Amino acid sequence: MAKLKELLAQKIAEHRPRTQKLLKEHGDVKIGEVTIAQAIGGARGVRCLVTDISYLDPFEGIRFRGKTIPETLAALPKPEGCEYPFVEAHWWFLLTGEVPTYDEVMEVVKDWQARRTIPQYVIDLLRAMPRDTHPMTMFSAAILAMQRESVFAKRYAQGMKKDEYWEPMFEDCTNLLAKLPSIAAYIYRMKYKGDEHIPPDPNLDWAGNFAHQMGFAKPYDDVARMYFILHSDHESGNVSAHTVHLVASALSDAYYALSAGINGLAGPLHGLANQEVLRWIQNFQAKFGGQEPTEETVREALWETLRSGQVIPGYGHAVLRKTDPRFTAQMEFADKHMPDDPLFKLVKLIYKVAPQVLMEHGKAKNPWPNVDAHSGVIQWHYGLREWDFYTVLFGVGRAVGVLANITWDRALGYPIERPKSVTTQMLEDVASGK
Ligand code: FAM
Repeated sequence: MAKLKELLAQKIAEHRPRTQKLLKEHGDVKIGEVTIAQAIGGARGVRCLVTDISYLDPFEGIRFRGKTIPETLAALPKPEGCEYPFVEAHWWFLLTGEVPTYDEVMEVVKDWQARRTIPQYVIDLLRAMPRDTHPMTMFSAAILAMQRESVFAKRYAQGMKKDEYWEPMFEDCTNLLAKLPSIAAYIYRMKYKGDEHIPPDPNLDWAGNFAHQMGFAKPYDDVARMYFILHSDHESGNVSAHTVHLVASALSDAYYALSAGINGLAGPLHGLANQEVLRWIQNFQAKFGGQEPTEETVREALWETLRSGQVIPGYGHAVLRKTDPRFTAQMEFADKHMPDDPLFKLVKLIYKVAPQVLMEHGKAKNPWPNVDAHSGVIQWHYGLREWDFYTVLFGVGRAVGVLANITWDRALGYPIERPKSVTTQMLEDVASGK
């Protein structure tokens, strides 16, 4: 058995008694209450999901397996001559909570290289879709089409014990992950680069090969590594992660579950926000074209957006209450590699002005930037200017976290998800003390 799978099996065996003990001996202990506002308001803040893979503190931001973003980036092994870690190392870390050695990571790198080839029918499917189809629709369709490959579905049909579920789930997740960057790059080059494709480089790691197949030179490989790691996981309640968890809870396999999660990520309040940020910036430039942007013109444009009933994309968050450390990590990268980029300067200017504007506006609970306020601008700088594609990048990264999660969901035997609904009349009765 491969080393990662062996370590994972050991971690699962160690963890299972903890979950079983909590359920058997402490199942009745309360961890929260639900208010009417939460029931109507999208379950905001209701504690009813369990994951050990990441935790989002409202003020500190995300921790992966207990490590902050800077700690994670510093701890994981990197390809030679690169600034950012192997995404394969992050997968190992998310799954096991342990930092792999360089040799251990290389075993995963080779395993993913061997599983990388996209089936021809996926290419045929993508080519049959109208070329103006949104790339997220193409990405989701490609993932769903591969459901016929599911090892989990086959083993389930043959009859499998519940405590074995994680193992074919892990195989499906690995097979899927290995192919995602090449699928994304195929969509990109078919839609935007004259349908000219670049074959994979058999020697490159997952993100390095993505940069290669996209056709972008260094340091875009490091941009990809950073981007995929930053977007991988944001605990379990966000739309994409929760959707994947929910669909997989019906024992739908990883292909069904990930495709569904990608569809949720495609919404403008979630993953699409990064493309919306670029749209906002370009509208701003069109309006004030030629002039150097100032705090005053930015403030005016932000107010205009708010007055027209739209949200300021890239700002606000359902859980976070301070600047997203994923925004800060990208800002540090940009400060080092592209300090004079005019769009980056504009992002910084917006960062200076927008929180104050949102505070004065008085609606958003969090006036600070989230991950999406920055990501498009870095992509733009390195030549990826088709902003329709930005959410696909988010999807490739998000897959790493959500697939680690559903492997653990099956390992710990989490049941089918089924929260209870009530009627408006019932809420009115409770509210009036009936
Ligand atoms: N601009 C203007 N208004 C905003 C706002 C923003 N950036 N963020 C929140 N609000 C409004 C929100 O629309 C709501 O208004 P109503 O009461 O009229 O419905 C009010 O403030 C309270 O909302 P909240 O409780 O602060 O936020 P929610 O938890 O409901 O929503 C977001 C969270 C992220 C959907 C929301 O902040 C938003 O729409 N932001 C802009 C879009 C965005 O950047 N999304 C990306 C989120 C990112 F983390 C990701 O998923 N990639």
